[in-house]
Amino acid sequence: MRVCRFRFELAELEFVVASHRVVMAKKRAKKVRVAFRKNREKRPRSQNFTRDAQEESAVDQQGAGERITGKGQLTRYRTIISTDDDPAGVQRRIDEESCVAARVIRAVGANRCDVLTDPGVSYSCTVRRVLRTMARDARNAVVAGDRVMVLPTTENEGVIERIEPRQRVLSRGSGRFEHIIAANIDQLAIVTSAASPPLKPGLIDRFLVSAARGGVRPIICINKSDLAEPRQLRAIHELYTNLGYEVIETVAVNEVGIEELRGQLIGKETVFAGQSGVGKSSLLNAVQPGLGLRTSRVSDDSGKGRHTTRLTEMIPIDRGGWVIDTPGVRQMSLWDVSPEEIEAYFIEFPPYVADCHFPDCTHTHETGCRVKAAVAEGHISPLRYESYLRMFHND
Ligand SMILES: Nc1nc2c(ncn2[C@@H]2O[C@H](COP(=O)(O)OP(=O)(O)OP(=O)(O)O)[C@@H](O)[C@H]2O)c(=O)[nH]1
Ligand SMILES: [Mg+2]
Ligand SMILES: [Zn+2]
Repeated sequence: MRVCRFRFELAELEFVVASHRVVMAKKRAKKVRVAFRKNREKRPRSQNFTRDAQEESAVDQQGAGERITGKGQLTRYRTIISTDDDPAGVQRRIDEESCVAARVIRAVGANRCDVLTDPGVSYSCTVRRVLRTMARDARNAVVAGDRVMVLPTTENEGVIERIEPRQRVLSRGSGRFEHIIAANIDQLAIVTSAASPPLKPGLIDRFLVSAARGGVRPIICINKSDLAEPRQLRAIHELYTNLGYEVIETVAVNEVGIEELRGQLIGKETVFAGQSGVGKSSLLNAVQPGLGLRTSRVSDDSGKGRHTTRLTEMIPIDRGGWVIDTPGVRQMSLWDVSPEEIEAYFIEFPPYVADCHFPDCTHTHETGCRVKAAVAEGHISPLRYESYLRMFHND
């Protein structure tokens, strides 16, 4: 039996759950070794400032200052008390009797969030430091949609004691870290605008891959359809409809397509994501009259949105279900998808992949590639193939 050699230094040290080992088993509790790193220092700054600047969303910009080198990240080990019914061995044991189950409605900065219990009681919460140090997400230990156990400290305040394992997540890469946009959701409304800002099919494809990866059903919403000729949108609409995706053309400001969108949202939890200025908040205001989410005009100079929405927030809707408004993203980098895995998320590729000459064909430079042939023959859209290439090369 190995005994923990390190003092509990919760206030000073952060650990990442990189490896763990059961060292002692009791009936409902076990000690688990986990790797951890120092956390008093801020995370190191990566070298590529320009790319970071382009990639960061409004939420990213809320991050604090950074260190310049990677020093101080040395991994050590410590032991936590976990429970037997947690196969991953990384859940803390807590006093469940004193806690209440709740859902995170809104994460506010790195360690505050608002939660709602099933009976409808709201608590403004801080997050137990040990959870912050175990966090997978670089920025927030808890994210909108998390199911948590809260220890109430006053009538409307509490401490998050445990985060239940996340079932379906929408994640993206943010620098070297994972940014979990929302957790335990059913659907992703990929919001694009026909114009202002211009429609980017590549971004739709990245969201489609991320949704599939996270087990979330995508709905493609082409908003601001009043700003384009219907025939201009037909090609893109048909492209995705033919692939089997739900596509809805909307005009948030005059109800076009809104009833159809509402129909898709009933009884589901749907996160709305996309570039800034495409009309995510406007669509939610249309879906749920009286909501009054803040919106603002896109910039006349750049044609880009102004990052009006700053927080990810769950909102109940009248006919049952929840919608989640999110800040606009500038880029959607894939998270935890290797280049070789990407082909599986392009749903039109697999029938051709089997016939490629080389079994490990990457469909980029190889001869005898059936995917490339299908593009040349018009069976696979060049737009989709181009998206694939960009994702494969991490462009
Ligand atoms: N013409 C037209 N304008 C729209 C439509 N939907 C939204 N807008 C306008 O587009 C602008 C941006 O809308 P928002 O709802 O703030 O966009 P957002 O996606 O929430 O942006 P962020 O919160 O910055 O991510 C606002 O001025 C809206 O009035 C639409 O269907 N047609
Ligand atoms: Mg918004
Ligand atoms: Zn191939």
